[in-house]
Amino acid sequence: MQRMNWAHGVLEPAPEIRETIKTLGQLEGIFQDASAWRAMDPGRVVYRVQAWCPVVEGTEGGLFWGTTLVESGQVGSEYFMTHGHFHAKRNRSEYYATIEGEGALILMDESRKTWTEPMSPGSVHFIPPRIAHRVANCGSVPLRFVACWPSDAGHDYEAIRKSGFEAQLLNVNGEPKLVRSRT
Ligand code: M6P
Ligand code: ZN
Repeated sequence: MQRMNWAHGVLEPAPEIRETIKTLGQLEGIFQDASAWRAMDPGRVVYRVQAWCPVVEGTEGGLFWGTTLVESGQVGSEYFMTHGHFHAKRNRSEYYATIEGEGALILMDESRKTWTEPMSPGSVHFIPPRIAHRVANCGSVPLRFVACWPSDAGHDYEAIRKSGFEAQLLNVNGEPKLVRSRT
């Protein structure tokens, strides 16, 4: 058993809880405005993930539980967001549920059609099979959400590193707007 602190959206530290931090420097090529990205502190934290993986990664039939905190911020006009991934096993799905903050779940299918679902405290999101997913923080406080995904889903980051998402979530006159990067 593990314990979640629901008020703070974190798992209580334990040997079984894996913690990772993603800094701007580790997210090269992810944000659209490369010169704005270069001008920022590469050590600045964009998001933190805690994961409870009670079975070995790759095991069929298990589930993983995680919490993610995306800091508030922008690279140029693009909101701070997670790297984003397809599942390595493309037919695996996932749940996200928001604890605190305001943002958007950005979804993209294999034909690169991209859309968003607004995230706010209490919103629960089903990420269907074969859909890439990432989370952007559009607010001024950290965005905290929990996730639950199959232990054999895996992460395909390469597809996103190579081609990105079809559209970026930008701050346009103070409002989040999905802007297509290609025609
Ligand atoms: C959620 C889950 C994790 C994922 C994390 C960060 O907690 O989907 O599997 O690792 O978000 O997202 P990413 O892996 O795209 O950086
Ligand atoms: Zn996933």
